[in-house]
Amino acid sequence: MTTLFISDLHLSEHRPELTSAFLRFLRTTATQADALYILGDLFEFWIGDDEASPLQRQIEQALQALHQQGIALFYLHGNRDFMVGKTFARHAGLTLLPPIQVITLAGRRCLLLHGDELCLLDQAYQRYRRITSWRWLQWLFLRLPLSRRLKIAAKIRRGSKQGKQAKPAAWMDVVDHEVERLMRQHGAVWMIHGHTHKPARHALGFQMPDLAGSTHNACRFVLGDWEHVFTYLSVEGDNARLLTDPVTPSVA
Ligand code: LP5
Ligand code: MN
Repeated sequence: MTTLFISDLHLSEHRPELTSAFLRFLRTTATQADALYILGDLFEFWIGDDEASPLQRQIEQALQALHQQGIALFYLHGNRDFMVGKTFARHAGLTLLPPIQVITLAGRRCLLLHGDELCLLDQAYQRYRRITSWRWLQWLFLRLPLSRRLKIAAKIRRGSKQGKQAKPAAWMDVVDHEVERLMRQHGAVWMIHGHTHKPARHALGFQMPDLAGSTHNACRFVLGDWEHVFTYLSVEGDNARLLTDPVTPSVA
């Protein structure tokens, strides 16, 4: 049983090489797996399922093809694409997950999330996150013409890029006590998330029991973005490996 995890691809029309890398990943590595979890920010941004751009159609069809081969596909929203909705999910064969999902891997509870909710030092972002999660605001936004929505998204993206330069590095990372609090709350031995673009396996300084009652060192896996190399987590039994591939394969 192999389970794969990816996040933070930030696919867009401006980065065709990322789309090619992802399509290749879906045709090769992913077909060998039993399940693929996409933990948010698959797209640079998402302004509604009705946009249906050629890129979105292409990704939707490739995911659906994988789904048809019997690979279970799960999607957890990121801060860029929190409005990916039921229509896209149905067409792509994705099961949408809540912001925090617990699954069982190798007899251990494992907490899945995008990771932005762990960056508590960035209070401006947490405020923005709370506001943009309001259902009525999303409902209103989705009723604006696509051109208007695109302009708003571009404006928020510009603000985000500029704003990030002024924020201390620590604000861009997770707050350890929030990691521990959530893992204890959900009885999780492992946590898997993205968002910070700092791929790593962190051994945490506390222990958690698995479903059989044996204790293990708690562990946090961080997925990377797909900027230059793409990172994915592959879990087979209790063997979890963070693997990388080049975005552009070398022509040997
Ligand atoms: O994404 P990234 O990694 O660059 O930065 C994030 C945080 N930024 C964001 C913004 C996204 O990049 C923008 C995505 C576009 C979404 C399109 C749909 C929008 C529709 C709204 C529907 C209701 O998430 C950044 C963090 C960083 O991660 C690290 O964690 O620092 O946070 C910010 O930049 C947010 C600012 O600090 C606060 C911005 C206030 C702007 C107020 C706008 C009010 C929104 C009104 C919406 C209509
Ligand atoms: Mn993110």
